[in-house]
Amino acid sequence: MRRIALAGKPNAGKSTFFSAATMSDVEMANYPFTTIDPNRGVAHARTRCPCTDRDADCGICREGARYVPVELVDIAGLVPGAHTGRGLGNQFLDALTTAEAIVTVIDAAGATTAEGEPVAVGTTDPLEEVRFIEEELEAWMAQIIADNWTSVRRGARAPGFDLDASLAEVLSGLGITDHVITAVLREAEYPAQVDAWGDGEFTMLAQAVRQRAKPIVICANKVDLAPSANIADLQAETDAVLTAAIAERTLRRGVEAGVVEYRPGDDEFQITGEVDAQQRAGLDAIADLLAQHGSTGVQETIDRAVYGRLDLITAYPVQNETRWTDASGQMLPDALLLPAGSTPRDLAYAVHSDIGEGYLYAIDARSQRRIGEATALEEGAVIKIVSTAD
Ligand SMILES: Nc1nc2c(ncn2[C@@H]2O[C@H](COP(=O)(O)OP(=O)(O)OP(=O)(O)O)[C@@H](O)[C@H]2O)c(=O)[nH]1
Ligand SMILES: [Mg+2]
Repeated sequence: MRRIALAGKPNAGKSTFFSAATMSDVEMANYPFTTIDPNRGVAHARTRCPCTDRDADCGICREGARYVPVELVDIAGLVPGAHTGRGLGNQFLDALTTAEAIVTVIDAAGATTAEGEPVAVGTTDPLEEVRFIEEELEAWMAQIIADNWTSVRRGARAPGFDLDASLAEVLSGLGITDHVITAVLREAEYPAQVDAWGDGEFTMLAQAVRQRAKPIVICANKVDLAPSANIADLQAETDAVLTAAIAERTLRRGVEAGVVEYRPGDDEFQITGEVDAQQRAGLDAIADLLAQHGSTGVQETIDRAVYGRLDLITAYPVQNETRWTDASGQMLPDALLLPAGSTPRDLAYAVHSDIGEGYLYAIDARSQRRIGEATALEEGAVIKIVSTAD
């Protein structure tokens, strides 16, 4: 499963976002360092289900909204200097190593200090948080490179030394591939002699690697409390998703309790059950928020990470290319996330390595035609794979 991590200063609302997105109970509170050990759960990216293109209901999507699972990780808050061990230290940065994308949760209300202490709304600048999280991530990566430089230099004395491979080894623990390192080294000029590298180069390399390998979505949370000047600044300077994690949590709880009809990511909801006056007032405030901002932002944040930053597509393998079903008759049983540009064979491997190895050909179930091996699958592709492993 694709993995996305939530990062941000203490008390920004990471765990509230996590709880809303995964519907799991975790500790949330208005003081810093509520979360210590990472929380892991399953969230979903939302896309249009292919069954909407036919007069059929697959029985899995919610009125055409298909929710595709991704893993979400919620970590302890980061404070400036976290890479040097400040706050709860850099062990929590390590929880980010296996994430493919990072959601930076910031406090759009400006009502918490950099250390996460509550202060009056509008006191702190949310834009500062955007910069500091990037800087911490990059400083942490630069530190890892610096710490390993002695061994890189030692390796450089041996015949057949390969800088790309050596750096890939240094950064492999962060889930950085050789491919990323090669691309990054080609982008800018680095000294040919490893002895000539210093902090400047480590930082430059870390920034380039971070941008490519750990793309960030900015989630401007607590938008329900945010002064309009903060929102205007965020919109002018960033492409942050305006979010009220707490509102999403309330709506999903309402759905669970059977009193609200709402699909995550929708711009509206209905009250369908008994609610008391206080609950109604809360829901009315959320309705105003949706009218103003279009959604709570939680779903949009995940969608942007998955379909935007990670540039993934959803493909649907089926066994019956006319009915779009599996052997048991379930329509569109699986939705798989693949990198854009993936081919039918890549899809076959994603289904199972045996199916990939035995790949013969594929049929586009929309046109019922065989498609070439090099065809790049598109979002919503419905594909029958023919394999010797069937
Ligand atoms: N008004 C408002 N409050 C929110 C929102 N999201 C979270 N909060 C509040 O912010 C406080 C901190 O929330 P948490 O989710 O515990 O924050 P965190 O970032 O996980 O904090 P640490 O684990 O300490 O790093 C809690 O009091 C939440 O109720 C929101 O969208 N709007
Ligand atoms: Mg937390």
